[in-house]
Amino acid sequence: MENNRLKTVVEDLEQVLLEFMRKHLVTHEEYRLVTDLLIHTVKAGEESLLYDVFFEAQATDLGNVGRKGSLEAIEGPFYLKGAPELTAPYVMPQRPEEAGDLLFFNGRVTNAEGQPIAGVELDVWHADALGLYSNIHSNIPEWNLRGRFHTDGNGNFEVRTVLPPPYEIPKDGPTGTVLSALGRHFFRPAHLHVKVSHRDYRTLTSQLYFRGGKYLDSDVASAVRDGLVADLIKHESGSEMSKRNLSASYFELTYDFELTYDFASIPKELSA
Ligand code: MBD
Ligand code: FE
Repeated sequence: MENNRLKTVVEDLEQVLLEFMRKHLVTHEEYRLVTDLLIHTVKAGEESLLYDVFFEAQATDLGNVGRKGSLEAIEGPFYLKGAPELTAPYVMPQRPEEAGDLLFFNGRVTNAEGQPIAGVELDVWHADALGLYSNIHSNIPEWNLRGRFHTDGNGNFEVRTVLPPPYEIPKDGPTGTVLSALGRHFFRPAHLHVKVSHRDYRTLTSQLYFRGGKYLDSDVASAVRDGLVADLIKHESGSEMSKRNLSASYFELTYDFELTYDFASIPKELSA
């Protein structure tokens, strides 16, 4: 953020909040209650959960205005850099008997001209069958259901994982306290998070939802958008199972990504 934009925006925020305090006659006790709550979110390990639930989708909506390529989506509070690099055929890091239905997540990454892009990194993270994230919630192996892999020479990718359920925000933490006070429920629809990146393109933070899933219309984070909902196909015929050497049925989610150029990576002399 440029310095003058920072000054403009922060001063406006200050004015808006001061006006808000006058309007509602916010007391000294209420003021301290709020600062304690904000401090408590971090101490309770909720990272940016409270803010992301209320405000992040607005930022991504604005980020999508007038932009080509796939929709950007909220990152949420639980992304961590440095997930394990997987080797093909890609399987998300998981426990030997990881609970949940089998899911193959696949698709193709192209540029705006529809040309496939090879060597694109997909950094995927999602909740386990209990709706918990590794490295955030306890008693889960490090990096469980977090992994990085790449598109092949034709821009295609596929990873095997398990189907996550809807995510329930912890009821007993500070964010849960706020949601209870507002009389809201605590759920997000089931989703996969993914960051799609390549040195020549703008990194895309996406999040995919399963068509027909619960809470699509009432996401506590108000972050579901049409372009982020994909068909979840169940394969249960013998021939489909044997095609993948499986003896159980499985689900498949296909989503194609379109990346846009990262103009910041183009030398100034050329982009003038
Ligand atoms: C999540 O998994 C999430 O994606 C968001 C936005 C908020 C809470 C938990
Ligand atoms: Fe999430």
